[in-house]
Amino acid sequence: MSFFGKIKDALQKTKAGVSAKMRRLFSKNKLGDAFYDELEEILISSDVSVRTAEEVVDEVREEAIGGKVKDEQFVTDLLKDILEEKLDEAPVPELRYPCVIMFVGVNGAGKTTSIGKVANWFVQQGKSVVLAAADTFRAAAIEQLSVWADRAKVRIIRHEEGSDPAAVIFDAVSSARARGTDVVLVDTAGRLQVKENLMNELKKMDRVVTREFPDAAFYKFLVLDATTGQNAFSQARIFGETIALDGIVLTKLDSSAKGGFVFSLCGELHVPVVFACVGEKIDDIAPFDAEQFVEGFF
Ligand SMILES: Nc1nc2c(ncn2[C@@H]2O[C@H](COP(=O)(O)OP(=O)(O)OP(=O)(O)O)[C@@H](O)[C@H]2O)c(=O)[nH]1
Ligand SMILES: [Mg+2]
Repeated sequence: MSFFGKIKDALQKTKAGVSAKMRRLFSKNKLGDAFYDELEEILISSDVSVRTAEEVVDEVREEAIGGKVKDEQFVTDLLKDILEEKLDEAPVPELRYPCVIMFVGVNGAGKTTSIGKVANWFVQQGKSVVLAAADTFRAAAIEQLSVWADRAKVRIIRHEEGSDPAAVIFDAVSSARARGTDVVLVDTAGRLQVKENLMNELKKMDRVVTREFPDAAFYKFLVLDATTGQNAFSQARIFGETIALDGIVLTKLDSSAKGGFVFSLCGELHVPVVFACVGEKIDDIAPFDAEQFVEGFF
C-alpha cells in the first residue's frame, strides 16, 4: 500500500466517525445554536481541543450569518478549508544543512524508531547522516539505535551505558563538523514532562549543540504518539516551555488515532508537524501533508 493509502487507512476510523456524525447532525438540526453546539462536540470527540473547536465553529457561524451556508457538502468543505488554514498557521521550516536534529519526547513515543526512519529518509534525499546515541540511560536503547543505524546504513556515535548524554552529542557534532556530515540525529531518553532534572538535562544538551556546532542549523523535534490524543497536545505545550520546539514527528497514525489535536498543535502552539509515521518499518514515514491529513480526517 502507498504511504497515502496508509494514512487514509489510519485515519479511517475517525473519518467514518466524523462524517457519520456530520450526517446525523444535518438530518436533525437546522442551523442554530444546537447545530453549532453539536458541531463543536463532534470536533472535540475527535480530539480537537476545546479552544480550537470553538474557533472553528465560530468561523462557520460567521459564514452562516452571511447566509452562505447551504447544505452539508458546503459546511464540510468550509470546515476542511478552516482546518487546513489551522495547519497552515505553522508552516514546516525549510531545513538548512548542516543540521542537528534532537528528538525529544515521553517514554515510548517512538523517538528511536523515528530516528531510524528519518535517517533513511535523509539518505534517500542524498544527505549524509550520523546518529548520536544520547539515550545513555539503558544499554538496550543504544543497541536499538545501532540496529537502526545498520538498517539505514549510517554512522553512529555511541558511548557506554550511563555516560553523559551531552558528551555523546559533543562527539557526534565534532565528528560531523570534521567530516562535513549533513545531518546529525540525536536520540534522547524518554522523559516525563514533570521531572525537572530530566528537563534540565535537555537544556544542557541544547547548549552543547549551540556552543559546539554554531554553524549548523539546530532543530528540536518532539515525537508524539498520535494515539494519546489530547494528551499529546499537553505534552507539546509542556515540552515547549522547556525548549523551543521546531517540529513534531507524529507516530502510530496506523493505530486508530483520531488526530484532531494536530489542528491545535498548529493553530494554538504554532509548531508544525514535519513527519508522519504509520508503522514500525523503515519506510513507514513521509513528510506531513496538510491537505491529505484533512481529507483523511473527514
Ligand atoms: N504501530 C506503530 N508503532 C510504532 C511507530 N513508531 C514506533 N512504534 C513502536 O513504538 C514502540 C516504542 O518505540 P521507540 O522508538 O522505542 O520509542 P522511544 O520514544 O524511543 O522509547 P523510549 O526510548 O523508551 O523513551 C516500539 O515498539 C516501536 O516499534 C509507528 O509509527 N507505528
Ligand atoms: Mg528510545
